[in-house]
Amino acid sequence: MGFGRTHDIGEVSSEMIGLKVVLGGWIEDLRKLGKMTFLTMRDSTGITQVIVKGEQNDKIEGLNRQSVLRIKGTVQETKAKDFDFEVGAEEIEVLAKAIHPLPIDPLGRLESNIDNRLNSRALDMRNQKTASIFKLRHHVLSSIRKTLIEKKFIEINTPKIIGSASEGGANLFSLDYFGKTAYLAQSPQLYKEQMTIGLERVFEIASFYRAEKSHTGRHLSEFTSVDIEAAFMDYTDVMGVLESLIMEVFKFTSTNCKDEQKSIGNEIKVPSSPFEQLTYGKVLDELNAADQKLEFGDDLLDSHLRIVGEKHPGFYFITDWPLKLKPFYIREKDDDASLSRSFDLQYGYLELSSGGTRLHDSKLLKSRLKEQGLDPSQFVDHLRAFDWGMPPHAGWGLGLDRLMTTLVGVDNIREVVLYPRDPDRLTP
Ligand code: AMO
Repeated sequence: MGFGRTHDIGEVSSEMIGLKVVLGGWIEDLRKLGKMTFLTMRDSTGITQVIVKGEQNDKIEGLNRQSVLRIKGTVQETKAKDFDFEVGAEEIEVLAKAIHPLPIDPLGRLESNIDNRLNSRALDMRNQKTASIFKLRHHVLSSIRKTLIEKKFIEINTPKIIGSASEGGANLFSLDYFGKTAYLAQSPQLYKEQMTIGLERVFEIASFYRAEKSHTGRHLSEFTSVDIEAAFMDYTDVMGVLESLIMEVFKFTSTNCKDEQKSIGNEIKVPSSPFEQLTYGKVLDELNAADQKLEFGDDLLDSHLRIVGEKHPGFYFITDWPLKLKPFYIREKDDDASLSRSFDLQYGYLELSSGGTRLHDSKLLKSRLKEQGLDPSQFVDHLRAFDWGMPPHAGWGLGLDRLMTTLVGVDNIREVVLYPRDPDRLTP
């Protein structure tokens, strides 16, 4: 017979006055006035005032906020100025009692710091601001999937327990795998490249792992990456895919997520397109003009990107990086082998994505592995595939959590991840 809920609260309207409804939800507030209680009840879709009288009033005696109720009642007119209707309770069932005091105030009237909120994350999700961040994240994911599927990318799932490093040796988590050493995948790099044989255009949205001892607002040990790889594309082609994906995400959420934007107090503004493209050389010139004394081949550190980001606050690409700064699988430029066919997508100082055209010749790949101090014998399974008709291909990885911070307008990546993992945080 089921729970018997007739409506989500968000579906009830003043046009339903006189109708009977069965609702489920959490007590957000309750005010006793003599033998009557004014109660506000919220579910994930909305909030309503409920009037409780008579013997029903006894059932909620002593209940705390955030207790869970099933209420059968009639939609009626209201005098309350915050509501268009109210529900006159006829039958109340208390489904779960909440303690008092709660570890954090889910209404956000008393502000809790991020650590306390993360320690009680499920309760934090009753805060409309927090819930809206994760509703937005859901819409971002669905918009990304829709865009990539329309561009004929196929969604794949690659292993997260792997036998050798995908991004070189640093930052690997290792674990015991039936007596052997296994690692947690840092990225789907090798698998997604191999899948361009046969599937041509693939994408994956998944958690990846990096043992980075970083204590910043943009690094986590477990992060969500959106990855693509496409046969018969160059880095400029996949930059186009990335830009249109970002544009779709911003357009979709800015139009369709009005309530969420209100709750988080941030208006999502669609960026202007095309995104600016700066070469690494141009960025170096800008930095040297700002007295940074960098030479060709120097990596751009956070302090440098902060300076560049001030001049370019929105989305922009940095292209044509020195080959030696890029991973072994990135291909050089034809006209200058010291440069690579690669890019990063930046949002101000923040790196959101990196990608490029890949080497697809096994001999070149082997010599590049050696050049970078990696042992080709660790990559035999990967290298074999390059003799089976490997098409030229390109791709990128986009940090979903970092993208979310730009959309929500927060600095700390922990705000947009349910249960973040960093060097100090393994529980809850
Ligand atoms: P890269 O190492 O640059 O490239 O990672 C791609 C993007 O993933 C995000 N990211 C992180 N986000 C949060 N915490 C972390 N510790 C973290 N590390 C990375 C960033 C970054 O831009 N295989 C290549 C991509 C490719 O060429 O296809 C790669 O992994 O937003």
